[in-house]
Amino acid sequence: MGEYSMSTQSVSVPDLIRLVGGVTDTFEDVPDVVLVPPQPAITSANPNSTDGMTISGRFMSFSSLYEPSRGGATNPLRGCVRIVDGYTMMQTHWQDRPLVERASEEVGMPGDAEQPVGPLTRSATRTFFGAPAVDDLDRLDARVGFLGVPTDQGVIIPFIRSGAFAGPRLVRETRTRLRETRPDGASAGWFDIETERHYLEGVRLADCGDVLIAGGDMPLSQARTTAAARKIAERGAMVVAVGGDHSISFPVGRGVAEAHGMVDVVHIDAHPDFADSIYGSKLQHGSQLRRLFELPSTKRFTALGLRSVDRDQYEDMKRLGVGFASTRAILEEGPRAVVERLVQPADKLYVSIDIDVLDSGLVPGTTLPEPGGISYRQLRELLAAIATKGQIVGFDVVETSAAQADLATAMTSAWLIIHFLTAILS
Ligand SMILES: [Mn+2]
Repeated sequence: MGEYSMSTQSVSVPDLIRLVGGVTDTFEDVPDVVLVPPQPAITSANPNSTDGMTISGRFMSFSSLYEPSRGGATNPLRGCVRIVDGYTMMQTHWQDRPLVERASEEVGMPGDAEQPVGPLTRSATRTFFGAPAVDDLDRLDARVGFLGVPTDQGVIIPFIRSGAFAGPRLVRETRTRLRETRPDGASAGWFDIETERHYLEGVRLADCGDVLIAGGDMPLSQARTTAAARKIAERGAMVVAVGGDHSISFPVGRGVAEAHGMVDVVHIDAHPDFADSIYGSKLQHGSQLRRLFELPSTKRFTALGLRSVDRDQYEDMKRLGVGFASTRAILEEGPRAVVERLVQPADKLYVSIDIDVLDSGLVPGTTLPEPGGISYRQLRELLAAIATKGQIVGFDVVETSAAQADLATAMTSAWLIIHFLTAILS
């Protein structure tokens, strides 16, 4: 346990009980190390209110608390604050019971003086990069609206493992340098030592939550996804969708286009996902870019980073005038040169990023990890070049999947066999 300091703070009892998940009347599982002697004088933060409370030292007191489990009696309370890994928990103790049996009068805890300790709790459900959660999209007021699309209904089961439903949760649970929100609701930004600059400070970010996926009903899920993306875009925010399997790019891109009109689409992926249909389905994660390409609102369409491509999809792209660059082209020409050659300046751009464009060694936890991909730095350079081509009105990052580390190795072995056999027999 670390060192603690506390100052008098006021939180309503109902709010506090809600935050800590309940009230108990014993100290049975409060570690000794956090018990300190009772403070000699504690005054309620609001003595005239039944929900006033004071935290002094490690103790809190309430002027009174209505406690249904005690037969509805209104009781004076004293409690103990326990801090575990930055989260504040509370146990209350009825004042008429011994409080100090397990506490030492000699314990002088550093930081017990009246010092500010900052926020006591943070939301149990993490948001993307610590952005404020927005429940009502009609009231969204942000520059960037993150949208989780936790589905893998587009995966071609049973030939490819699912698990991309977990992508939004997995991304939310990461901890990056971009994670704090200022009191005014805008982002605190992040510091980049490579450029010695601070970025994104003051930008309003919002976590718009997850699309309510309708299990087994792909059209309904996609209709909801489109409506959510359109609403976020109509509120003036850049749509940043986090999948989910790659099938989400069609409904998300469609919603963005419904709000913005004509958009150019740039697709970054090891795979073209340009099949007219697969096993009779036109909505799974191998056809969604074809669907996006077919929208009347899609002006120009470019695919970058391809390396695992069926010949019929290659021929369809050629026939339909889709600009594309293989992984090899990016490696040989360089990311910027490829973008300069293929991505035209545009009014508005939607970018779909399948994380499997990266080398499988970098992203073993993707749905279909492919060896021989570009590096993270090369992808960053590619995206930086695209960002200069016009207004990015939305993008998605897809195919972050749960628990597939072994598949990356198997895919690498399989491709190695293919490539070696090809070298031998050609
Ligand atoms: Mn892919």
